[in-house]
Amino acid sequence: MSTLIPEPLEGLICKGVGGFYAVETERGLYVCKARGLFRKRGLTPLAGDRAQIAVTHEGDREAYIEAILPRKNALIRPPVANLERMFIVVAATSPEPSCLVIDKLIAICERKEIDPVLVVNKVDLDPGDALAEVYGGAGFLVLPVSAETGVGLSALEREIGGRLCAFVGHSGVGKSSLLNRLMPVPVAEVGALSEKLERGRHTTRHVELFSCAGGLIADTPGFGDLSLVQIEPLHKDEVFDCFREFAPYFGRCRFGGSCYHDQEPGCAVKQAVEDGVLARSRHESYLAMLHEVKDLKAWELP
Ligand SMILES: Nc1nc2c(ncn2[C@@H]2O[C@H](COP(=O)(O)OP(=O)(O)OP(=O)(O)O)[C@@H](O)[C@H]2O)c(=O)[nH]1
Ligand SMILES: [Mg+2]
Ligand SMILES: [Zn+2]
Repeated sequence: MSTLIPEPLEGLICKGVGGFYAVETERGLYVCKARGLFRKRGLTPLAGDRAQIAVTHEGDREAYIEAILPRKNALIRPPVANLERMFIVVAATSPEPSCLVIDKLIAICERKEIDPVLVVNKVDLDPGDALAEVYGGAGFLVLPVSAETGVGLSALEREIGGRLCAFVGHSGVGKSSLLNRLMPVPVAEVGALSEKLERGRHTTRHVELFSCAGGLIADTPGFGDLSLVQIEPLHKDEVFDCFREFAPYFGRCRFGGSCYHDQEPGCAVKQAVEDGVLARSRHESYLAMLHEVKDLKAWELP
């Protein structure tokens, strides 16, 4: 029996700019608008979402997004859904890396069940050994690379491994440069650092997904700093769980499970920092994050 109702077409949102979404389907790419009901429900389609679309003009490749399929996760910044692996990109130097930003991004990954990998770019300028020591020591995969010389790019390519991944980090660290090196032809605009401030110029303005090395890579806009309170509000008791290498010390402080590993005497975490077993910068980030969220009220948490 034939039916007059067309099958809904399913696809992947590759980018969304100014209310238009590029959706890749088995019948090719469509430019879509979202139905008004998304706005009413406060739901924004994101790059990385799987969507059902209804084609309005086949010739013009125009369609409406009818529904968003259930998400594994969604980030506000960068705005992307269903991320499996986050490549946290820093420059070994220029701009100088911020451990607090890295640690906040790791925290977001831990809470959203995204696998964090630290990509230390620009190793042609500086080997970035200190970062490798801190994050390798804490149990994370660290990839030293250079978009300039090509060092480490085959390892990076292997680590994409069929997943939905994103390059995330400060403006100017080389996210778009790395993407261009992994693609057969350059796809992203690359910006020079501002000479005076040694900072990036926010060259990438929106999230866009590219098929790459058997998986998908999202190039994302760089940011200045990251406010956890705005992006990932969490209870002060949850900060500890964002530092996976602290786990073996849980309950071993003088005040047991009620220790915040701050000013308390007999703290096993602080002792491990003194003994050089835990990285001092990770404990400093833990404290900075703890103080950032400690005054959040229950109603401010999700
Ligand atoms: N020396 C050196 N320079 C690099 C490397 N990778 C990128 N750069 C330079 O760093 C600058 C910024 O690169 P982008 O790729 O635009 O950085 P981005 O992270 O995409 O920046 P936003 O889009 O603003 O977030 C450019 O001048 C690049 O040429 C590298 O491995 N070594
Ligand atoms: Mg960029
Ligand atoms: Zn403690």
